Amino acid sequence: MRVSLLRRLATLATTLGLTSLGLLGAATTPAQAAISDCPAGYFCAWKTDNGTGAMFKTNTNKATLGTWDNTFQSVVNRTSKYACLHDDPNYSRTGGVTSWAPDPAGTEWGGSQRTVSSVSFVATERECWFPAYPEWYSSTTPQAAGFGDLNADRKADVLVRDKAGRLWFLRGDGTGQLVGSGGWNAMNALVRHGDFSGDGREDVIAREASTGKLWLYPGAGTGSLGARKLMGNGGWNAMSRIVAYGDLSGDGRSDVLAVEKATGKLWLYPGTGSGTLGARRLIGNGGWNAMNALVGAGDMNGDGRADLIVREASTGKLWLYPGRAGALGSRVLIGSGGWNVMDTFLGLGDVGSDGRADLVTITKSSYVGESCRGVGCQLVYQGRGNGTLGSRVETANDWFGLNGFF
Ligand SMILES: [Ca+2]
Ligand SMILES: [Ca+2]
Ligand SMILES: [Ca+2]
Ligand SMILES: [Ca+2]
Repeated sequence: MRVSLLRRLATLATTLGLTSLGLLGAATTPAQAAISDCPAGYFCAWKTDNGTGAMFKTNTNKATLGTWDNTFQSVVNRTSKYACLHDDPNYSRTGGVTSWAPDPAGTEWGGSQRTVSSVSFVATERECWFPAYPEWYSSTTPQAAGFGDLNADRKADVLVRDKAGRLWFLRGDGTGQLVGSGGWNAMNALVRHGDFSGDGREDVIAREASTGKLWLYPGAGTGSLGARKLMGNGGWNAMSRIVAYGDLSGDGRSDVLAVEKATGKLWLYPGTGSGTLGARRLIGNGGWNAMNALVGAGDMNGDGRADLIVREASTGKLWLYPGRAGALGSRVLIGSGGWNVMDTFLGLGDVGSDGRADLVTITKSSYVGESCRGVGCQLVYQGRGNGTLGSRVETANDWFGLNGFF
């Protein structure tokens, strides 16, 4: 596995919260008359600290600022994007960068340090410092796949949703490809694990928050997704968790598991292989709401059947439920505690080079590691092939300022 550079650690994980410009006041002060001169849809700046005098305005990126270079002392951002104020020309991210949130009404303005030399506008705050998507590197050795592989190159890949509702496909070489141009924040569950439509290509399943409908987005085999098809006609908001599991029913087709919020029951929805789900079957009598993460991790214990990894909320323990034919076997403890520092678990199959399924996690702010701490560290736990996990490896530190990993 290629380990990405752990760059600009410590400072940058907290930068997003710390470098926003300090508020000087609402636009009700005597300066209001000048600040309010900024037209709707524009970013404006003044050389004075109260928005008086000559006004700079733009609604497009400015690589240099001419006579306005290093003069911004008060600013307002009436655009619908984040304004990144770069200390260096040409939108450099290596010098200082401060962000200013979108404020179309122009009710908030703030002070700047007379250091700004270029201005850029971006959809999400993290893009002031980073690419829109994080770094993902998977093994360069092709593996027997089946899931965690949307573009069918037998290397594990990741989908990332950003705060603007865009969906990015990370193929595993550090690059990202836009595969959803917007609207994905309308989904309150997003899962994938192999093929549901029967064409051999991995698909994505999403639950629409407003309707409780379940949608199948057929994978094109390239990382892109085709036109969606209705998979569940409502009612799915009754489920606290939805898991794309792999094959549990034993017919070789990918299935879905779901925990019923009201009862804590675990249901198996067998995939039909034609983009629909068959009649559900009860596979867990109750208690499943005590688990606050469920991952269809693939075959972790080496018996050829897909298994389920879950996290117990109250203890932070990690359990492995081995898959049997149409049911789950007795659980085995595989993590004795501390797993509540994880924000996200990803079951992507083998991300190393040994042919064994691994577990990938993204951390919360409470995580403290060896070379990364806080929110957005990406860790890989190598599966040993007997159900247990090896020690964590910190593989990236820029998985923050986003809205989900799948
Ligand atoms: Ca792939
Ligand atoms: Ca498919
Ligand atoms: Ca099945
Ligand atoms: Ca297994």
